[in-house]
Amino acid sequence: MKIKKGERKKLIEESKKVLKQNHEVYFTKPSPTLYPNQYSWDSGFISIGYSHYDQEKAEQELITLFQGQWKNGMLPHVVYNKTRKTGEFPHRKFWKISLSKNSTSLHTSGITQPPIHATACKTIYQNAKDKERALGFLEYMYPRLLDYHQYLYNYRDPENEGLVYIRHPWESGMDNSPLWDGIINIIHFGKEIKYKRSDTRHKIPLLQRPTKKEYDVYIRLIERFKKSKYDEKMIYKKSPFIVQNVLFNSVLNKSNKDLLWISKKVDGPKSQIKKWITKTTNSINKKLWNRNEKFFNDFNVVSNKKVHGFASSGFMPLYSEDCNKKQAKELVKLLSSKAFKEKRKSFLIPSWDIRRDEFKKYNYWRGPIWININWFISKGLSKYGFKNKSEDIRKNSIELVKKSGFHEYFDPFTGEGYGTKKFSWTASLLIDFLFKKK
Ligand code: 9WN
Repeated sequence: MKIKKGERKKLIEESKKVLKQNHEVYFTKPSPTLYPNQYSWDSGFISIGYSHYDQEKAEQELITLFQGQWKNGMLPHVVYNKTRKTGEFPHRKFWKISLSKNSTSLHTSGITQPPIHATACKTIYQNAKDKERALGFLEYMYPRLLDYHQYLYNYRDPENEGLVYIRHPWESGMDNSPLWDGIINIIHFGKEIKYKRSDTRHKIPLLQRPTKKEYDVYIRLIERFKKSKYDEKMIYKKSPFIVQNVLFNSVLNKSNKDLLWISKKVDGPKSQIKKWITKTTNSINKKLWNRNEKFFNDFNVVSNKKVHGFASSGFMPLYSEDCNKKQAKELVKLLSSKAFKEKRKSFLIPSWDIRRDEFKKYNYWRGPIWININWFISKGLSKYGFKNKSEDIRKNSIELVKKSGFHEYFDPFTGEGYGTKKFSWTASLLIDFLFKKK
């Protein structure tokens, strides 16, 4: 597929329109109806899109997000819309974050999401027309980013392994990935909790969203956090969901590397960041690499076992440049195999191994293609010299949007769009794909 000049221009205009429509006063919501509040990694992706044509909005997006940062450095996954009430569940009061001595006065969730933000800040600086202003932005963001990374290593890496854990499926960003089935299926929480989902009210077929059982676990985990007053040590000791996730740690280590770059620009301390980088790279390689399956696996800290199965997140050490050349070759082999590509005409990258029973081509993170994952992996492949494969994924992503619009996720076989429409990160990352340096 060749992208013609006029077509490129049109797609960029359409992408900008999606972001404009989703823009609230100080931030951009992920979608017009389904997600009316600010989401952490979404805002990272969104700011990368803006960085190509609106420096001010790119900076504002992250400044607003970090206003929700907790006293202990945690960056919450949702910062609720300050300007209006939104009717989303879990709603702003549900989290009861004031139970924690570390929370903020803004309404936020009590969990985090993959830490893409240092990478987004570096990108904003690199694409900025007004470098002086962008330097001021980096100076403002640097201590906040550092606090966030410090929080992750202090509280989410209690054994000092160089790998941080997630404590809720939502923290992975890949909510109902089959990766969590083994954990979810054995969780018993006792009596039922009553709540009303709001994600099922938006005319999205139920089969495209997580099940009631999955949602029950999401909500019950939050109830546990409240019971522990969000005390990280207590949660670590008692929670059934403690996972060292490949995607989260890869995104963190790429951000560590970009934070080091930023610290050079703003003349900040570097030695701690360098230690994080070395340790996390080593641990991703030692602990998360599965020699037999030749793939990166998550690690279930509670059962002390690897989490098996081919999820698209297992390719992420390509993005953070944390794997060696031999591993990279193995990953490319797998990406081109029947686990991820059924026939010449199918699209890349399904979120789960298409040969498995759990694979559902329309269900959220259990099969469909997501543009953010394509963006990560395409970037990573290019770094390792797999230019054609990287280009295939970039072109597939553009073709999917051209064919079906700015959907949240896509069918790997037909390219049909699923989930919510006018999804912000699909638009913002398409902009980045289309602005790709020659
Ligand atoms: C829960 C906003 C978010 C994304 C996540 C995606 C989905 C939320 C939901 O939407 O999760 O956090 O309600 O389903 O899985 O990656 O950040 O776009």
